[in-house]
Amino acid sequence: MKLGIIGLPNCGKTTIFNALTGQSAPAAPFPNPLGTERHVGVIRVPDARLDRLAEMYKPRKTTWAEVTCVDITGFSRGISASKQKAAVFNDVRDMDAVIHVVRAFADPAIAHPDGAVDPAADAAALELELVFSDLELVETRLERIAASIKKGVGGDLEAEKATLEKCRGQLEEEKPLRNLGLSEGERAATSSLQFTSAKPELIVLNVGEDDIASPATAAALANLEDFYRGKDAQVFSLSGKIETELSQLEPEEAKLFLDDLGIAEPAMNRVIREAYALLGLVSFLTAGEDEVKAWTIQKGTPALKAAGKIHSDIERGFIRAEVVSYEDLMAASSLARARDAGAVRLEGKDYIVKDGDIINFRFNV
Ligand SMILES: Nc1nc2c(ncn2[C@@H]2O[C@H](COP(=O)(O)OP(=O)(O)OP(=O)(O)O)[C@@H](O)[C@H]2O)c(=O)[nH]1
Ligand SMILES: [Mg+2]
Repeated sequence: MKLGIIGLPNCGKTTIFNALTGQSAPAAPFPNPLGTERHVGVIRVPDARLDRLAEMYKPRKTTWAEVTCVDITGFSRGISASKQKAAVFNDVRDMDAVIHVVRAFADPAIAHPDGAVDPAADAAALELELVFSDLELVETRLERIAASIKKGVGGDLEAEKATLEKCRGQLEEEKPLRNLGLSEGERAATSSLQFTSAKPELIVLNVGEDDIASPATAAALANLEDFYRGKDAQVFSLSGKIETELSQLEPEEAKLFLDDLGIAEPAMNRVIREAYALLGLVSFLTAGEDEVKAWTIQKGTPALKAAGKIHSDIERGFIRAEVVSYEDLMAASSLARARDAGAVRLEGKDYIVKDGDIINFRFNV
């Protein structure tokens, strides 16, 4: 599962990438004319449940869920060199969801591609680029299909053609494919095209470090929310600079910094959790004295497949899943007491694992 960071030049993508991954990739002071910069990193998904479980079990090791994150650069408005642009869009196509960074910080030393900082206009410009790139793809594909049909090798292409025409209608109205409401079948017929405007999307407004709670930020946020209303995208605001600093502090220092700011946790934590959900992912947990660990599965995964995540032997020799919900375990304060209270269930291979289930697989190989 890959999460891509997109946005106009100098909006703070790399800054936010660093905050998300705890890396320190160099932030570019100016637009990168080649658009070739690309960072890949790993995001650790914050999960307070793991912290509590670690307090309970005092394990030797705690392992958080992780998501791959790609900082996609050079997504400039009107990059004319088509090769470059194609490379950028190909990168976006390869993502499972995107974080779209929109600049709100006003720093005259940092060039803006259009000269002025205007979050809603910037967001609209980038969304339009996504729409245009998809439209180009749809038209090319429709031409090929028409040629095949003409040659009499159209066979099963009619369904794809109909779907693509529907997509074209939406795109010609400059609307993203995200909320076109395609059926499962229609989606499958066009999934190989990996439409950029259909990617699940989170919008992050990158505000100046002194503007986290300012009226200007509230106004910019309201404008963006207006723009995205009915477009199936969530909008957040944070300061990429502050979040980057936070991500590079030791936990104790970070706590002091957060207390100073008067907030409970980094704003990025919420963004990460939302992104995780956006990717359709949930975590089940295993807990013991050796390790407390979050395992990533696609929402709707049955117990047998979840077992296979841990080890293929556990899937092969699966007998039962011993399951307790996080809330029930916490309420009982120990697994033994949860068992006494009847909160520990034995589930079969078809049981759909839920987010926060604490599971002990019984197996026999
Ligand atoms: N003052 C101020 N500067 C910021 C903020 N966020 C980012 N910057 C600066 O803006 C410049 C661009 O930030 P980057 O994170 O490199 O932006 P980018 O979107 O990755 O840029 P490209 O990769 O070139 O498209 C850098 O010099 C950052 O230090 C902010 O909140 N306030
Ligand atoms: Mg960058």
